[in-house]
Amino acid sequence: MSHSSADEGVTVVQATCPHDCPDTCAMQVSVQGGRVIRIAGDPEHPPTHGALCTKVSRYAERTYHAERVLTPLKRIGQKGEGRFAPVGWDEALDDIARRLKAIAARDPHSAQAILPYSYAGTMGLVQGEGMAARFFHKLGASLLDRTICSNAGGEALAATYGGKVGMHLEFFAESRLILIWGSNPITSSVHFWNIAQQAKRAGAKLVCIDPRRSETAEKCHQHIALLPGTDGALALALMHELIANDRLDHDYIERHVEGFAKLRERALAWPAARAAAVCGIDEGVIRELAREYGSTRPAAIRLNYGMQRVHGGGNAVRLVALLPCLTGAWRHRAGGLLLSSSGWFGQARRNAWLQRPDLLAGRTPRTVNMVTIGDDLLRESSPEFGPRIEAVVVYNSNPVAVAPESAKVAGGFAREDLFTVVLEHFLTDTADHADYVLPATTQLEHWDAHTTYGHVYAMLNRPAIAPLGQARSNAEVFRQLAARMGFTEPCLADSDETMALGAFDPDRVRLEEVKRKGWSRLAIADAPFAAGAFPTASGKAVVDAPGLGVPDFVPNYESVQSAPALAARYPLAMISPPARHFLNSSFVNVPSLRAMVGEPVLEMDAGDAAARGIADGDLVRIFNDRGSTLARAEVAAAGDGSGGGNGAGRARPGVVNGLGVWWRKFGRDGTNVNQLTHQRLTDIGRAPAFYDCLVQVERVNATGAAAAAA
Ligand SMILES: Nc1nc2c(c(=O)[nH]1)N[C@H]1C(S)=C(S)[C@@H](COP(=O)(O)OP(=O)(O)OC[C@H]3O[C@@H](n4cnc5c(=O)[nH]c(N)nc54)[C@H](O)[C@@H]3O)O[C@H]1N2
Ligand SMILES: Nc1nc2c(c(=O)[nH]1)N[C@H]1C(S)=C(S)[C@@H](COP(=O)(O)OP(=O)(O)OC[C@H]3O[C@@H](n4cnc5c(=O)[nH]c(N)nc54)[C@H](O)[C@@H]3O)O[C@H]1N2
Ligand SMILES: [Mo]
Repeated sequence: MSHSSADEGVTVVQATCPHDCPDTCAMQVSVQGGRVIRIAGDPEHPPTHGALCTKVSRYAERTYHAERVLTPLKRIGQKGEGRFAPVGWDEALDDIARRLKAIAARDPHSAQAILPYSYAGTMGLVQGEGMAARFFHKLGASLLDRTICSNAGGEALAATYGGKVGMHLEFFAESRLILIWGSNPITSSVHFWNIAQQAKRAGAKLVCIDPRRSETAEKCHQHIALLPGTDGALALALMHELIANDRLDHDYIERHVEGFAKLRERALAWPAARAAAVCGIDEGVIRELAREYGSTRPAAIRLNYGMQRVHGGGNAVRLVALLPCLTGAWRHRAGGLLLSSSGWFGQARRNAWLQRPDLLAGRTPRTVNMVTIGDDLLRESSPEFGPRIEAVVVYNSNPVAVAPESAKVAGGFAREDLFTVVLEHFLTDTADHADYVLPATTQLEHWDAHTTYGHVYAMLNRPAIAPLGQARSNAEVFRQLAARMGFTEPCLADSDETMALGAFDPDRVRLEEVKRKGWSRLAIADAPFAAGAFPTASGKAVVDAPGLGVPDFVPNYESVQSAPALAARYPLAMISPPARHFLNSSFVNVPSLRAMVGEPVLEMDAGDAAARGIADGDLVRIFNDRGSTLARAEVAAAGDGSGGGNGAGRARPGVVNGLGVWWRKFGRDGTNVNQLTHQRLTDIGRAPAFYDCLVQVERVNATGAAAAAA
């Protein structure tokens, strides 16, 4: 839909926010004289409800940013230096195709030395894994395991419910008790927060379960500040209490839960006192939470991925996901749990057509996990690993900033013998390491189609303006490369518009409505699991999952309790959740947003700071065996009730919060928090354990040298 409004010459174009966020807003983009003058939330689209977040209302500022890359660039400096000269598209694409062809032509498996690296810079089905997937499948490049965000929780949820499915966003408004668990929606899902507030105004109690006293935690009725990575123990103790006090829905369990007896046995080993010691909270808090959760109808859980970025993240999600099955909370549409809704799109999204895995034509390239890109770029050829990685094509991601253990990631991308192509809007830390940077269009300049992980609307994005400068969409770049590689499959020539309009199955999505309004709701029952019918083999929620067994508490790799020898040197647990006005590493270079965030900060409890001679505002060095980074300490007593900014009371004793994810080059010493994180994987889903990380902190002077203790 695109119509002229009353204002002279202003056209309003229906669009979709492309960002990695559960809200996936419908946007209305006002264009005058070929230029975007305003971006607003669609008032008709229920999840968006007419409002955009601070970041995306500034999407025009990002799009027209003076530092947008608007021509192809070729490296003229050292790797990582970020010195480039403009080149023509033909010269760049000819050279890239020649280099990739040379690698692929060596032998039948050599194309695996080429690795695509991408994530969710745009969540679009066309500009994400659309034409790019077709291209790399045809090429026979290594496959990428896209695990960096949600795979522990995603696979855990699928093992329990049969898919990434859950409650509807809007019905949280009718809940009487909402547990906001491992989630900071004021930062990361503001439209959910609006709905939680509706519930609050109607009398619901909000409880936040989060080591950090986040922007959200301070606005809930109760904040339970457990130690990072101990959610599984808390969930087991809640079950213990529900069982001991018989607050179970026996009928629901009988009919709709498979394997309850084994879960019961496990939970009975977790009395509240045991979990309280593991979680670092009061036993009474657990008992009271269980009483409220077991006696309030309807009760809902908004789980988010923040709690699964630890060794035991998968098991913890399985345990939390079983709670509403024990109380029968699913019987009501305002009860149950939401971690992700993306599974509802199942067949509605034409994945096989969009990505064409059939173009592999029987080849089975190796899979590289994006989490271990640091190690993998530095690996030699071997029978286990396969060929050394010789070329990387990065799009929709900034691995040098966001992947764990950055020293290795940056070291890998600095390899002189690695051929690196980065499709980007900006010269990010990753683009600085490229041989070629190719200018990408933004969401305002290209077609796309979107599914979501926070609601159930299929969405369309129409281009509002022509590409700026010489920018080209990701899909266009891969079409052009395909042609130069001599690939002749007709699908490698499909236009962006054809792909966007073909992304949904017309039998499952009302395409006419998508085209007219920009969005259309999938037909899914209001209370999908009121009578079981989980999308598992048996239709029941699963306790004892094949290959995974009965879920249990899995301790962190790194914590005072699980790794005492390491903790003797690095006694503080560091988590690195998102800063409010950044989106992962996106928007860090938007001046107005960076001004709001200020500088890299480390939130510290007053006691932990005093023990190190650190005062509020001091410069500190955070370090462990993997590296170090500098930040400004924000120190306040835990729960001092000031409720205010400047991180007052945000950190609990024993835990420091290093807010992410800064571009390294905007950091004080050219690093960010991922200098400290490790590449070990979660129990389920081969995902990163960013928030499972021990560190030490010391005060430093302005040059970064250790300062004498006060
Ligand atoms: N503004 C903004 N919005 C975003 C993002 C962003 O970077 N900025 N990121 C987007 C992305 S990529 C995602 S995946 C989504 C969801 O992104 P998430 O990373 O789930 O983000 P949050 O909702 O901030 O939830 C993280 C919360 O979990 C807490 N936490 C950390 N460790 C633990 C733990 O062990 N247990 C518990 N219970 N809590 C823990 C953190 O303190 C934090 O408050 O948000 C998206 N939205
Ligand atoms: N320490 C720590 N590390 C983290 C996290 C954390 O909480 N703590 N969060 C993790 C999580 S949840 C995630 S999801 C990952 C996210 O990691 P990434 O998916 O890499 O996300 P971004 O850092 O936002 O980088 C996306 C890049 O894509 C580019 N981009 C956007 N749209 C387009 C487009 O249309 N075309 C092209 N070519 N490029 C485009 C943007 O300019 C941006 O530079 O980071 C993870 N890293
Ligand atoms: Mo994410």
